[in-house]
Amino acid sequence: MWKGVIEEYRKFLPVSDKTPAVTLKEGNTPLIFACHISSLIGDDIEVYLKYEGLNPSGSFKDRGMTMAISKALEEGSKVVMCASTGNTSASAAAYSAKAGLKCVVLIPEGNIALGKLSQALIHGSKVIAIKGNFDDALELVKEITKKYPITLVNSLNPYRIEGQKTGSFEICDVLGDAPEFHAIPVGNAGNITAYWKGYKEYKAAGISRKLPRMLGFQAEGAAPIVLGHPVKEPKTIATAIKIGNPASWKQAEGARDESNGLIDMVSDDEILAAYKILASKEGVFVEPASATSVAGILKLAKKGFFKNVKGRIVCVLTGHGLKDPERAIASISKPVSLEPKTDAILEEIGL
Ligand code: AN7
Repeated sequence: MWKGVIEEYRKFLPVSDKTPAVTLKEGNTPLIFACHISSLIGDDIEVYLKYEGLNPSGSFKDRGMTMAISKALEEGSKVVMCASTGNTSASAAAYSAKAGLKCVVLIPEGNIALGKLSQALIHGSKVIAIKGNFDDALELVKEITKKYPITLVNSLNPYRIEGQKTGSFEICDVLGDAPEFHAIPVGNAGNITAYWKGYKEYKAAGISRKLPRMLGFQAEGAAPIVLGHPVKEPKTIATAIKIGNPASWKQAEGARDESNGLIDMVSDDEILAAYKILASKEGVFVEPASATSVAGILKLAKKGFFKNVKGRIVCVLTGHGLKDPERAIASISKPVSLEPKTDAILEEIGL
């Protein structure tokens, strides 16, 4: 049986025999060949989807959280805290519950998807909604965790990055090498930092031979790295990445530049179009922020970026579609309402 990312990749992680591995068996998520999207991108391009929504709490955050919570427990911490656009709080809440730690989460009021809020609450965290955005919440968490004996579990915690880099290991293990391109949404920029670290470490260990070009994508209304300055009031329907001043900004630029990659932005319309293609053509339901990676490569393809290029692109799909059911329902026409009669149903389906 799959043992979770700490046990599976122990020799690449800062853990010892004394580290109590708190795991919900995260990782081992499917890498799905995307037939339709590949055909939209280019003749010699294969697109794969790393479906991180199938982690225990429904997002990639679990890879980092198993490490952050295990190390917090090892170091004797009793309380952990994070700011979150939703998924970090859901994951922190679940792993804290498993570890028996108290968990406090700060969320931007009215700006996190319903599924994520329900998770943080049901796992027993102290959920505090602040009248501000994610960036304000993160500043508060940094201040409080500096002064009090509370462990910060946002991706500023280096163990989060360590755990999340296992995503690259899995991709290389399945493909036999790194892909030519790695497309990923960028919010607080921890994940692009983690994936790039993972690819470099696997190559240094001689397990993979190549390094991918990192293609990061932000939402147009929340694209500080693309614009080159913080965004005071970020705006996007992709609430998970509604972040105006990413904590790992410099590291994301490092991943971009070292890999000869890029960080670009996509509009909410492009995100929603990719969201619908994923669901209706590939059978993969993700939350809007996750569709940013696919929206990004579709945008690049339109500009001819993949013309005469051969290779594989892995798109990380960071969170499950059920996190934000309201967005799905708002994006598609409502179900038809009929009397419970066979005739009416047959007529409706054209028989
Ligand atoms: C689905 O939960 O920042 O660039 O507080 O939930 O590593 O921040 C979430 C981020 C992409 C961006 N996709 O990753 C939080 C939070 C989804 C996410 C990102 C997030 P990072």
